[in-house]
Amino acid sequence: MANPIREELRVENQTAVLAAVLDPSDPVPKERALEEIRGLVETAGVRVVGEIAQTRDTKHPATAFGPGKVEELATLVKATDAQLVVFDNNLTPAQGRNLEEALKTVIVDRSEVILDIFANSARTHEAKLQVELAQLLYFRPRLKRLWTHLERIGGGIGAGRGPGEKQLETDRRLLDRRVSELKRKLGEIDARRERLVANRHDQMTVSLVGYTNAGKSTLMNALTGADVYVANKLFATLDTRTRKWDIPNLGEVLLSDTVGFVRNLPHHLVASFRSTLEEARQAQLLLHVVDASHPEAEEQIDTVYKVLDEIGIEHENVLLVLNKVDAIEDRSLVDVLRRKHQDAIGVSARSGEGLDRLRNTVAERVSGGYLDAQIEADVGNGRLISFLAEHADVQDTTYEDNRMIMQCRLPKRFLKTVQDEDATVTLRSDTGAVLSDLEIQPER
Ligand SMILES: Nc1nc2c(ncn2[C@@H]2O[C@H](COP(=O)(O)OP(=O)(O)OP(=O)(O)O)[C@@H](O)[C@H]2O)c(=O)[nH]1
Ligand SMILES: [Mg+2]
Repeated sequence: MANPIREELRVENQTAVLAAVLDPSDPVPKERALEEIRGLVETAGVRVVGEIAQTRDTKHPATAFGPGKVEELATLVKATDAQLVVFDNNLTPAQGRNLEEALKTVIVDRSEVILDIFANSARTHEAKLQVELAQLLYFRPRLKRLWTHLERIGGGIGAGRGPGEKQLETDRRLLDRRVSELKRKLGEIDARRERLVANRHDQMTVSLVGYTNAGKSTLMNALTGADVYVANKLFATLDTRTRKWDIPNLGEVLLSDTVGFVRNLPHHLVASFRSTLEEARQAQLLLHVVDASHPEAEEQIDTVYKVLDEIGIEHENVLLVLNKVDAIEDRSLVDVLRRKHQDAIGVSARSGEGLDRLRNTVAERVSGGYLDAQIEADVGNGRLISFLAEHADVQDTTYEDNRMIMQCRLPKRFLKTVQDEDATVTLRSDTGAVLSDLEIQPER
Protein backbone atom coordinates (compact mmCIF):
# COMPACT_ATOMS: atom_id res chain seq x y z
CA MET A 1 0.00 0.00 0.00
CA ALA A 2 1.39 3.36 -0.90
CA ASN A 3 1.17 5.30 2.29
CA PRO A 4 -0.11 8.78 1.51
CA ILE A 5 -0.27 9.68 5.17
CA ARG A 6 3.42 9.30 5.68
CA GLU A 7 4.28 11.38 2.68
CA GLU A 8 1.98 14.17 3.73
CA LEU A 9 3.38 14.24 7.20
CA ARG A 10 7.01 14.55 6.24
CA VAL A 11 8.29 17.14 8.65
CA GLU A 12 11.15 18.18 6.42
CA ASN A 13 11.73 21.80 5.34
CA GLN A 14 9.36 23.30 7.82
CA THR A 15 9.44 25.62 10.77
CA ALA A 16 8.44 24.57 14.25
CA VAL A 17 7.80 25.76 17.75
CA LEU A 18 9.14 23.35 20.37
CA ALA A 19 6.92 22.61 23.33
CA ALA A 20 7.44 20.47 26.40
CA VAL A 21 5.70 19.48 29.56
CA LEU A 22 8.57 19.12 32.02
CA ASP A 23 8.54 16.69 34.89
CA PRO A 24 9.45 18.58 38.10
CA SER A 25 11.58 15.61 39.23
CA ASP A 26 13.64 15.53 36.01
CA PRO A 27 17.30 16.13 36.90
CA VAL A 28 18.03 17.91 33.60
CA PRO A 29 18.11 21.68 34.26
CA LYS A 30 15.28 23.63 32.69
CA GLU A 31 17.51 25.69 30.40
CA ARG A 32 18.80 22.54 28.77
CA ALA A 33 15.54 20.57 28.80
CA LEU A 34 14.72 21.32 25.18
CA GLU A 35 18.22 20.80 23.82
CA GLU A 36 17.76 17.19 22.86
CA ILE A 37 14.43 17.66 21.08
CA ARG A 38 15.98 20.61 19.27
CA GLY A 39 18.76 18.31 18.03
CA LEU A 40 16.20 15.69 16.99
CA VAL A 41 14.02 18.23 15.20
CA GLU A 42 16.98 19.76 13.39
CA THR A 43 18.18 16.30 12.39
CA ALA A 44 14.73 15.82 10.84
CA GLY A 45 15.36 18.95 8.75
CA VAL A 46 13.04 21.34 10.58
CA ARG A 47 13.98 24.90 11.59
CA VAL A 48 13.11 25.86 15.16
CA VAL A 49 11.52 29.30 15.53
CA GLY A 50 10.28 29.27 19.12
CA GLU A 51 10.23 27.37 22.41
CA ILE A 52 7.76 27.01 25.24
CA ALA A 53 7.71 24.76 28.29
CA GLN A 54 5.55 24.17 31.32
CA THR A 55 6.53 22.28 34.45
CA ARG A 56 3.67 20.22 35.82
CA ASP A 57 3.26 16.95 37.68
CA THR A 58 1.10 15.34 35.04
CA LYS A 59 0.12 16.31 31.54
CA HIS A 60 -3.30 17.86 31.20
CA PRO A 61 -5.40 14.91 30.00
CA ALA A 62 -7.01 16.80 27.12
CA THR A 63 -4.29 19.13 25.89
CA ALA A 64 -1.01 18.25 27.67
CA PHE A 65 -0.48 21.92 28.62
CA GLY A 66 -3.00 23.57 30.91
CA PRO A 67 -5.54 25.92 29.26
CA GLY A 68 -3.58 29.11 29.99
CA LYS A 69 -0.41 27.66 28.49
CA VAL A 70 -2.31 26.50 25.40
CA GLU A 71 -3.33 30.14 24.86
CA GLU A 72 0.26 31.24 25.25
CA LEU A 73 1.33 28.60 22.75
CA ALA A 74 -1.31 29.80 20.29
CA THR A 75 0.06 33.34 20.53
CA LEU A 76 3.61 32.10 19.95
CA VAL A 77 2.54 30.06 16.91
CA LYS A 78 0.85 33.12 15.43
CA ALA A 79 3.78 35.40 16.14
CA THR A 80 6.33 33.03 14.61
CA ASP A 81 4.11 31.76 11.81
CA ALA A 82 5.32 28.22 12.60
CA GLN A 83 3.93 25.36 10.54
CA LEU A 84 4.39 22.78 13.26
CA VAL A 85 4.34 22.47 17.00
CA VAL A 86 6.67 19.73 18.13
CA PHE A 87 6.11 18.34 21.61
CA ASP A 88 9.00 16.72 23.46
CA ASN A 89 6.43 14.45 25.08
CA ASN A 90 4.46 11.59 23.72
CA LEU A 91 0.86 12.66 23.27
CA THR A 92 -2.24 10.53 23.22
CA PRO A 93 -4.20 10.61 19.94
CA ALA A 94 -6.84 12.70 21.71
CA GLN A 95 -4.34 15.25 23.03
CA GLY A 96 -2.93 15.62 19.52
CA ARG A 97 -6.38 16.09 18.04
CA ASN A 98 -7.50 18.61 20.65
CA LEU A 99 -4.34 20.65 20.31
CA GLU A 100 -4.68 20.70 16.53
CA GLU A 101 -8.20 21.94 16.83
CA ALA A 102 -7.26 24.61 19.34
CA LEU A 103 -4.17 25.82 17.52
CA LYS A 104 -5.13 25.18 13.91
CA THR A 105 -1.67 23.87 13.24
CA VAL A 106 -0.05 20.48 12.84
CA ILE A 107 1.05 18.89 16.11
CA VAL A 108 3.91 16.45 16.11
CA ASP A 109 4.99 14.52 19.18
CA ARG A 110 8.36 13.11 20.19
CA SER A 111 7.67 9.63 18.84
CA GLU A 112 6.71 11.00 15.49
CA VAL A 113 9.92 13.01 15.18
CA ILE A 114 12.03 9.98 16.03
CA LEU A 115 10.06 7.82 13.62
CA ASP A 116 10.63 10.40 10.92
CA ILE A 117 14.37 10.48 11.51
CA PHE A 118 14.48 6.71 11.43
CA ALA A 119 12.49 6.68 8.20
CA ASN A 120 14.98 9.09 6.65
CA SER A 121 18.07 7.22 7.81
CA ALA A 122 16.90 3.67 7.10
CA ARG A 123 19.17 2.25 4.41
CA THR A 124 18.86 -1.52 4.57
CA HIS A 125 15.79 -3.42 3.48
CA GLU A 126 15.26 -4.66 7.01
CA ALA A 127 15.55 -1.24 8.65
CA LYS A 128 13.05 0.15 6.14
CA LEU A 129 10.52 -2.58 6.92
CA GLN A 130 11.00 -2.09 10.65
CA VAL A 131 10.48 1.64 10.47
CA GLU A 132 7.43 1.30 8.24
CA LEU A 133 5.87 -1.15 10.66
CA ALA A 134 6.55 1.12 13.62
CA GLN A 135 5.07 4.08 11.75
CA LEU A 136 1.90 2.26 10.75
CA LEU A 137 1.32 1.06 14.30
CA TYR A 138 1.89 4.57 15.58
CA PHE A 139 -0.44 6.14 13.02
CA ARG A 140 -3.28 3.62 13.23
CA PRO A 141 -5.02 5.11 16.29
CA ARG A 142 -4.40 8.56 14.88
CA LEU A 143 -5.91 8.06 11.45
CA LYS A 144 -8.83 10.32 12.08
CA ARG A 145 -6.53 13.10 13.23
CA LEU A 146 -4.32 12.63 10.22
CA TRP A 147 -7.22 13.06 7.88
CA THR A 148 -7.71 16.52 9.26
CA HIS A 149 -4.10 17.29 8.26
CA LEU A 150 -4.73 16.05 4.76
CA GLU A 151 -7.74 18.24 4.35
CA ARG A 152 -5.79 21.28 5.33
CA ILE A 153 -2.81 20.40 3.22
CA GLY A 154 -4.91 19.41 0.25
CA GLY A 155 -6.63 22.80 0.29
CA GLY A 156 -10.02 21.79 1.47
CA ILE A 157 -10.83 18.47 -0.17
CA GLY A 158 -13.95 17.42 1.66
CA ALA A 159 -13.47 20.43 3.91
CA GLY A 160 -15.82 20.57 6.83
CA ARG A 161 -17.12 17.08 6.25
CA GLY A 162 -14.23 14.93 7.38
CA PRO A 163 -13.33 11.79 5.51
CA GLY A 164 -16.37 9.85 6.55
CA GLU A 165 -16.35 6.69 8.60
CA LYS A 166 -16.40 4.53 5.49
CA GLN A 167 -13.13 5.93 4.17
CA LEU A 168 -11.54 5.50 7.59
CA GLU A 169 -12.70 1.89 7.69
CA THR A 170 -11.10 1.19 4.30
CA ASP A 171 -7.90 2.86 5.36
CA ARG A 172 -7.73 0.88 8.56
CA ARG A 173 -8.26 -2.35 6.66
CA LEU A 174 -5.52 -1.54 4.16
CA LEU A 175 -3.24 -0.53 6.96
CA ASP A 176 -3.87 -3.72 8.90
CA ARG A 177 -3.18 -5.80 5.82
CA ARG A 178 0.17 -4.06 5.32
CA VAL A 179 0.99 -4.51 9.01
CA SER A 180 0.49 -8.28 8.75
CA GLU A 181 2.58 -8.43 5.62
CA LEU A 182 5.42 -6.49 7.26
CA LYS A 183 5.28 -8.66 10.34
CA ARG A 184 5.53 -11.79 8.22
CA LYS A 185 8.50 -10.48 6.24
CA LEU A 186 10.29 -9.32 9.36
CA GLY A 187 9.58 -12.66 11.01
CA GLU A 188 11.41 -14.40 8.17
CA ILE A 189 14.39 -12.05 8.44
CA ASP A 190 14.35 -12.59 12.18
CA ALA A 191 14.52 -16.35 11.90
CA ARG A 192 17.37 -16.12 9.41
CA ARG A 193 19.27 -13.72 11.66
CA GLU A 194 18.80 -15.93 14.69
CA ARG A 195 20.19 -18.91 12.83
CA LEU A 196 23.12 -16.88 11.63
CA VAL A 197 23.97 -15.52 15.06
CA ALA A 198 23.45 -18.91 16.72
CA ASN A 199 25.87 -20.45 14.23
CA ARG A 200 28.55 -18.18 15.54
CA HIS A 201 28.58 -20.00 18.87
CA ASP A 202 32.23 -20.77 18.55
CA GLN A 203 33.21 -17.14 17.95
CA MET A 204 33.71 -14.60 20.65
CA THR A 205 31.37 -11.69 20.16
CA VAL A 206 31.44 -8.17 21.54
CA SER A 207 28.74 -5.58 20.89
CA LEU A 208 28.86 -1.81 21.08
CA VAL A 209 25.78 -0.26 22.65
CA GLY A 210 25.12 3.27 23.83
CA TYR A 211 23.26 6.50 23.52
CA THR A 212 22.98 7.93 20.03
CA ASN A 213 25.97 10.07 18.99
CA ALA A 214 28.17 8.61 21.76
CA GLY A 215 30.77 7.58 19.18
CA LYS A 216 30.06 3.86 18.75
CA SER A 217 30.69 3.83 15.01
CA THR A 218 33.83 5.94 15.38
CA LEU A 219 35.11 3.48 17.98
CA MET A 220 34.24 0.54 15.73
CA ASN A 221 36.27 2.15 12.96
CA ALA A 222 39.18 2.95 15.24
CA LEU A 223 39.34 -0.59 16.61
CA THR A 224 38.78 -2.62 13.47
CA GLY A 225 39.77 -0.30 10.63
CA ALA A 226 36.23 -0.58 9.28
CA ASP A 227 34.62 2.33 7.49
CA VAL A 228 31.23 2.49 9.14
CA TYR A 229 29.27 5.71 8.61
CA VAL A 230 29.98 8.34 11.25
CA ALA A 231 28.10 11.61 11.56
CA ASN A 232 27.47 14.25 14.12
CA LYS A 233 23.76 13.63 14.04
CA LEU A 234 21.37 11.49 15.97
CA PHE A 235 20.72 7.96 14.71
CA ALA A 236 23.44 7.90 12.07
CA THR A 237 23.45 4.11 12.37
CA LEU A 238 20.24 2.12 12.19
CA ASP A 239 21.27 -1.41 11.39
CA THR A 240 23.93 -3.71 12.74
CA ARG A 241 27.39 -4.07 11.24
CA THR A 242 29.73 -6.76 12.37
CA ARG A 243 33.48 -6.71 11.78
CA LYS A 244 36.42 -8.85 12.74
CA TRP A 245 38.53 -7.36 15.47
CA ASP A 246 42.00 -8.74 16.11
CA ILE A 247 43.00 -8.36 19.72
CA PRO A 248 46.64 -9.01 20.63
CA ASN A 249 47.02 -11.94 23.07
CA LEU A 250 43.49 -13.06 22.46
CA GLY A 251 42.79 -13.52 18.78
CA GLU A 252 39.86 -12.63 16.69
CA VAL A 253 36.53 -11.49 18.06
CA LEU A 254 33.48 -10.25 16.19
CA LEU A 255 32.64 -6.66 17.05
CA SER A 256 29.23 -5.28 16.15
CA ASP A 257 27.97 -1.74 16.03
CA THR A 258 24.28 -1.00 16.10
CA VAL A 259 21.51 1.54 16.49
CA GLY A 260 21.91 4.07 19.31
CA PHE A 261 19.35 4.69 22.02
CA VAL A 262 17.58 7.83 23.16
CA ARG A 263 15.26 8.79 26.01
CA ASN A 264 11.62 7.75 25.44
CA LEU A 265 12.18 5.73 22.31
CA PRO A 266 8.82 5.13 20.68
CA HIS A 267 7.52 1.87 21.97
CA HIS A 268 6.76 0.43 18.51
CA LEU A 269 10.25 1.24 17.40
CA VAL A 270 11.80 -0.58 20.30
CA ALA A 271 9.74 -3.64 19.40
CA SER A 272 10.80 -3.40 15.76
CA PHE A 273 14.46 -3.17 16.59
CA ARG A 274 14.52 -6.25 18.76
CA SER A 275 15.91 -8.24 15.89
CA THR A 276 18.49 -5.62 14.94
CA LEU A 277 19.77 -5.98 18.47
CA GLU A 278 20.03 -9.75 18.26
CA GLU A 279 23.82 -9.52 18.08
CA ALA A 280 23.88 -7.54 21.30
CA ARG A 281 21.63 -10.11 22.93
CA GLN A 282 24.03 -12.94 22.07
CA ALA A 283 27.23 -11.05 22.78
CA GLN A 284 29.59 -12.26 25.48
CA LEU A 285 30.51 -8.70 26.33
CA LEU A 286 28.78 -5.36 25.80
CA LEU A 287 30.89 -2.25 25.39
CA HIS A 288 28.67 0.54 26.63
CA VAL A 289 29.98 3.67 24.92
CA VAL A 290 29.28 6.97 26.67
CA ASP A 291 29.92 10.51 25.45
CA ALA A 292 31.76 11.58 28.60
CA SER A 293 31.92 15.16 27.36
CA HIS A 294 28.12 15.43 27.41
CA PRO A 295 26.63 17.24 30.41
CA GLU A 296 23.88 14.61 30.66
CA ALA A 297 26.22 11.62 30.38
CA GLU A 298 24.91 10.06 33.58
CA GLU A 299 21.25 10.27 32.47
CA GLN A 300 22.23 8.80 29.12
CA ILE A 301 23.89 5.86 30.86
CA ASP A 302 20.67 5.20 32.80
CA THR A 303 18.57 5.45 29.64
CA VAL A 304 20.71 2.88 27.87
CA TYR A 305 20.29 0.39 30.72
CA LYS A 306 16.56 1.04 30.73
CA VAL A 307 16.22 0.38 27.01
CA LEU A 308 18.34 -2.77 27.30
CA ASP A 309 15.94 -3.97 30.00
CA GLU A 310 12.96 -3.15 27.81
CA ILE A 311 14.34 -5.16 24.91
CA GLY A 312 15.30 -8.01 27.20
CA ILE A 313 19.05 -7.79 26.76
CA GLU A 314 20.96 -8.82 29.83
CA HIS A 315 23.68 -6.47 30.83
CA GLU A 316 25.66 -8.36 33.38
CA ASN A 317 28.81 -8.37 31.37
CA VAL A 318 29.25 -4.72 30.46
CA LEU A 319 32.36 -2.65 30.15
CA LEU A 320 31.67 1.06 30.37
CA VAL A 321 33.71 3.07 27.87
CA LEU A 322 33.93 6.80 28.59
CA ASN A 323 34.53 8.18 25.10
CA LYS A 324 35.46 11.65 23.83
CA VAL A 325 37.87 12.32 26.70
CA ASP A 326 39.68 14.66 24.30
CA ALA A 327 36.62 16.93 24.23
CA ILE A 328 36.05 17.23 27.95
CA GLU A 329 36.14 20.77 29.21
CA ASP A 330 34.86 20.29 32.71
CA ARG A 331 37.14 17.73 34.32
CA SER A 332 35.06 17.63 37.49
CA LEU A 333 32.16 16.02 35.60
CA VAL A 334 34.38 13.18 34.45
CA ASP A 335 35.74 12.73 37.94
CA VAL A 336 32.19 12.19 39.14
CA LEU A 337 31.60 9.64 36.37
CA ARG A 338 34.83 7.85 37.16
CA ARG A 339 34.12 7.69 40.86
CA LYS A 340 30.72 6.21 40.22
CA HIS A 341 31.87 3.78 37.54
CA GLN A 342 35.23 2.61 38.77
CA ASP A 343 35.74 -0.09 36.15
CA ALA A 344 35.11 2.33 33.30
CA ILE A 345 37.82 3.01 30.76
CA GLY A 346 38.43 6.49 29.38
CA VAL A 347 39.15 6.64 25.65
CA SER A 348 39.06 8.92 22.68
CA ALA A 349 37.95 7.09 19.57
CA ARG A 350 39.09 10.18 17.68
CA SER A 351 42.66 10.48 18.97
CA GLY A 352 43.24 6.84 19.90
CA GLU A 353 43.91 7.63 23.56
CA GLY A 354 43.11 4.72 25.86
CA LEU A 355 42.45 2.19 23.09
CA ASP A 356 45.32 -0.09 24.13
CA ARG A 357 43.93 -0.30 27.61
CA LEU A 358 40.52 -1.00 26.20
CA ARG A 359 41.89 -3.87 24.09
CA ASN A 360 43.64 -5.39 27.09
CA THR A 361 40.60 -5.13 29.29
CA VAL A 362 38.37 -6.67 26.64
CA ALA A 363 40.85 -9.51 26.23
CA GLU A 364 40.72 -10.17 29.98
CA ARG A 365 36.95 -9.99 30.13
CA VAL A 366 36.31 -12.16 27.10
CA SER A 367 38.84 -14.84 27.89
CA GLY A 368 37.03 -15.23 31.21
CA GLY A 369 34.79 -17.45 29.13
CA TYR A 370 37.64 -19.95 28.63
CA LEU A 371 39.00 -22.91 30.51
CA ASP A 372 42.48 -24.35 30.47
CA ALA A 373 41.97 -28.07 30.56
CA GLN A 374 43.68 -31.41 30.17
CA ILE A 375 41.55 -33.74 28.12
CA GLU A 376 42.19 -37.45 28.10
CA ALA A 377 40.46 -39.82 25.69
CA ASP A 378 40.84 -42.85 23.47
CA VAL A 379 43.11 -42.22 20.48
CA GLY A 380 40.41 -43.57 18.21
CA ASN A 381 37.93 -40.88 19.23
CA GLY A 382 37.89 -39.09 15.88
CA ARG A 383 34.81 -37.06 16.67
CA LEU A 384 36.44 -35.54 19.72
CA ILE A 385 39.65 -34.81 17.83
CA SER A 386 37.85 -32.94 15.09
CA PHE A 387 35.61 -31.10 17.57
CA LEU A 388 38.65 -29.87 19.48
CA ALA A 389 40.46 -28.97 16.30
CA GLU A 390 37.58 -26.72 15.41
CA HIS A 391 36.62 -25.24 18.74
CA ALA A 392 39.60 -25.33 21.04
CA ASP A 393 43.19 -24.25 21.05
CA VAL A 394 45.10 -27.53 21.46
CA GLN A 395 48.51 -26.61 22.84
CA ASP A 396 50.09 -30.03 23.33
CA THR A 397 49.25 -33.69 22.77
CA THR A 398 50.99 -36.73 24.30
CA TYR A 399 50.16 -40.42 23.98
CA GLU A 400 50.14 -43.22 26.55
CA ASP A 401 49.21 -46.70 25.33
CA ASN A 402 46.08 -46.07 23.35
CA ARG A 403 45.16 -42.92 25.27
CA MET A 404 45.86 -39.38 24.15
CA ILE A 405 46.31 -36.50 26.59
CA MET A 406 45.75 -32.99 25.27
CA GLN A 407 46.38 -29.65 26.89
CA CYS A 408 43.77 -27.21 25.59
CA ARG A 409 42.17 -23.87 26.04
CA LEU A 410 38.46 -24.39 25.56
CA PRO A 411 35.42 -22.07 25.63
CA LYS A 412 33.60 -22.84 28.87
CA ARG A 413 30.36 -23.59 27.13
CA PHE A 414 31.87 -26.60 25.36
CA LEU A 415 32.90 -28.37 28.56
CA LYS A 416 29.76 -30.48 28.64
CA THR A 417 30.04 -31.44 24.95
CA VAL A 418 33.59 -32.63 25.47
CA GLN A 419 32.64 -34.60 28.57
CA ASP A 420 29.83 -36.24 26.61
CA GLU A 421 32.41 -37.45 24.11
CA ASP A 422 33.75 -39.98 26.60
CA ALA A 423 36.66 -37.82 27.60
CA THR A 424 38.10 -37.14 31.05
CA VAL A 425 38.50 -33.42 31.56
CA THR A 426 40.83 -32.03 34.18
CA LEU A 427 40.67 -28.29 34.64
CA ARG A 428 43.86 -26.37 35.23
CA SER A 429 43.86 -23.08 37.07
CA ASP A 430 45.78 -20.12 35.65
CA THR A 431 48.96 -21.25 37.32
CA GLY A 432 48.68 -24.69 35.81
CA ALA A 433 47.74 -26.34 39.10
CA VAL A 434 45.08 -28.98 38.84
CA LEU A 435 41.77 -28.03 40.42
CA SER A 436 39.85 -30.22 42.77
CA ASP A 437 38.84 -33.58 41.38
CA LEU A 438 35.29 -32.99 42.44
CA GLU A 439 34.74 -30.32 39.83
CA ILE A 440 36.15 -32.31 37.04
CA GLN A 441 34.52 -35.71 37.04
CA PRO A 442 32.77 -36.10 33.71
CA GLU A 443 29.06 -36.65 34.10
CA ARG A 444 28.24 -40.20 33.13
N1 LIG B 1 35.83 14.84 20.09
C1 LIG B 1 35.48 13.59 19.83
N2 LIG B 1 34.45 13.36 18.99
C2 LIG B 1 34.11 12.08 18.75
C3 LIG B 1 34.79 10.98 19.35
N3 LIG B 1 34.20 9.85 18.93
C4 LIG B 1 33.19 10.22 18.09
N4 LIG B 1 33.15 11.56 17.97
C5 LIG B 1 32.19 12.34 17.14
O1 LIG B 1 30.88 12.15 17.63
C6 LIG B 1 29.94 12.14 16.56
C7 LIG B 1 29.12 10.86 16.59
O2 LIG B 1 29.93 9.77 16.30
P1 LIG B 1 29.34 8.38 15.77
O3 LIG B 1 30.48 7.41 15.78
O4 LIG B 1 28.57 8.53 14.51
O5 LIG B 1 28.35 8.05 16.97
P2 LIG B 1 27.36 6.81 17.13
O6 LIG B 1 27.36 6.45 18.58
O7 LIG B 1 27.71 5.73 16.17
O8 LIG B 1 25.97 7.50 16.77
P3 LIG B 1 24.61 6.84 16.19
O9 LIG B 1 24.98 5.89 15.11
O10 LIG B 1 23.91 8.03 15.71
O11 LIG B 1 23.93 6.20 17.34
C8 LIG B 1 30.77 12.29 15.28
O12 LIG B 1 30.77 13.64 14.92
C9 LIG B 1 32.16 11.84 15.71
O13 LIG B 1 33.17 12.41 14.92
C10 LIG B 1 35.88 11.28 20.24
O14 LIG B 1 36.53 10.41 20.82
N5 LIG B 1 36.17 12.59 20.44
MG1 LIG C 1 26.65 4.93 14.66
